[in-house]
Amino acid sequence: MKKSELVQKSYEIAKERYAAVGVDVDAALARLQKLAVSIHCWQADDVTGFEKLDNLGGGGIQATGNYPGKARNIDELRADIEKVLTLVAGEHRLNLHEIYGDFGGKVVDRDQVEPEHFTSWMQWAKEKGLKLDFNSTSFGHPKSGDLTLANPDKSIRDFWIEHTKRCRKVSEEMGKFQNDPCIMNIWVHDGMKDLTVNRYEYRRLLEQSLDEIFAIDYKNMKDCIESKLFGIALESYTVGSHDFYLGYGAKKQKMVTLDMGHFHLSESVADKISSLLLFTPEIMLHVSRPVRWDSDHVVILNDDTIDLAKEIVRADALDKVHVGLDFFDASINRIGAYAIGIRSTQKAFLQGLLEPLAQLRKYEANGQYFERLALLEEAKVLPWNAVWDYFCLKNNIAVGEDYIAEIQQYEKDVTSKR
Ligand code: RNT
Ligand code: ZN
Repeated sequence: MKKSELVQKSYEIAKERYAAVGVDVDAALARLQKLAVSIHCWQADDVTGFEKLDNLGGGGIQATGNYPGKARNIDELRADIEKVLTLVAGEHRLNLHEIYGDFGGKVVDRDQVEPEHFTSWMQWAKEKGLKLDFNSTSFGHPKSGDLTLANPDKSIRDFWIEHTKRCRKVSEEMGKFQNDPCIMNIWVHDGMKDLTVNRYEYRRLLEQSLDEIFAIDYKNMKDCIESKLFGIALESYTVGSHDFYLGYGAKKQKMVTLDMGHFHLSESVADKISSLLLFTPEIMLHVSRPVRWDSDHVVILNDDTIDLAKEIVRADALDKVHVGLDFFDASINRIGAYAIGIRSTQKAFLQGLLEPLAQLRKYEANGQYFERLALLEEAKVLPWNAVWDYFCLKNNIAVGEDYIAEIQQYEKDVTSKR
C-alpha cells in the first residue's frame, strides 16, 4: 500500500478511536492549522546578524558548534527560511532581531536603527505569507558590557533606551504593514558574574528605563519582556529576573515572555500559564530545551513541551498565548534543527488539542480521581501520531521521516557550498 493510503486509512481509524472519547479530530486539526509558530531567525546563523559593527560576542548567550553551512547574509538566511517553510505545515511568523536589519553594507549603530532598515524584510515576508515579530538586541556590541538598560552610567543607559525605543517604532511599522500586531520582545542580559551588593539599584534603574521606553503607546505592536535565571559569565545575578518582570508585567500590563530555558530545571513552565493569564494581558513563549544549563537545544517532543501545550489548551488560551521558538544549535544541520523544532512544537500542541478534556473535566468535578488518572494515561497512547501524519499529508509536506532526505538534498545543493 502507498504511504499516503496508509496514512489516510490510519487517520480514519484514529478518528473513530478519538470520537469514542468525545474528541473531534477535525476540529483539533483545524485549530492546529491556525496555530502560528514565530520562527526565530537566529538559528540560521548562530545569532550573528548582519551588522557591519564588530560583533563582540558576550551578552550572556553563546551558540556552540561549527557545523558547516550557516547563513552568511540576508539572501542566504531568507533562502533557508523558505526551505524550512516547505518542511512544515501551517502559516507562521518570523521573529527578527535588530541585528538582522538590511543595512545595505553601511554601519548603522544600534541607536540609529530605523524602520527603513526592515522594509525589504517586510516586503519579502509579505510575499512569503509570513508575519514578522521583532526583538531589540542588547548583546554583542561594544557597549553591551554587563549592564545595558540597568547601567548606572547614564550615557550607556540612554544609548540602550534609544535603541529599544527605536525598535518599538520599527515593530509598529511592521505591524502596520502586515496589518497584524508585531510582537516585540525585550531581553537584556544585564547581570553580574559574582556576588552583587547593589541588586536593588540595578533593578530600580531597569524599571526606570522600561518606563521611559514604554512611554509611547503604539497600536500595531505589542511589547513583551523576557526574564532569565542567569547568563554565561553573568551567573550570580540577573537584573531582569522572573520576579522582576512578573511584577513589572502585572503592574504595567505588559506581556511576559516565558522561555523554557530560563527557569530552575525542576520548575514547571506549564504551571505558570494559568497564573500569568490572570494578571498579564497575554503570554509570549520561547519554546526551548535546556540541557543542564540554558543551552538552547533544539525543541523536541518531551514532557515539558507536551505539558506546556496541554496547559494552554486546558486554559482555553490558544488565542492569548503566542508561540515562539528560541534555540540555536550550531552543531547540526541548521535547517534540520528548525524542522525538528517546529514539527515537534506542533506535535505537542496537537496532543494538547486531542485531549479528551470534556470527560477529564467531568471526572475531576465529580471527584473521580482514579478515572481522571486512568484516562490521562490512556489518552497518551491514543493514535495521535496517525492524526499528525494526516496533518502533514493534507498539507502536502513530508510525512514522518521523509523530510530528512529533503534536508540532505538542500545541504548537498545549497548549504554545503557556502
Ligand atoms: C536569551 C534569551 C533571548 C535570546 C534571543 C536571541 O537567553 O532567551 O530570547 O535567546 O533574544
Ligand atoms: Zn528566549
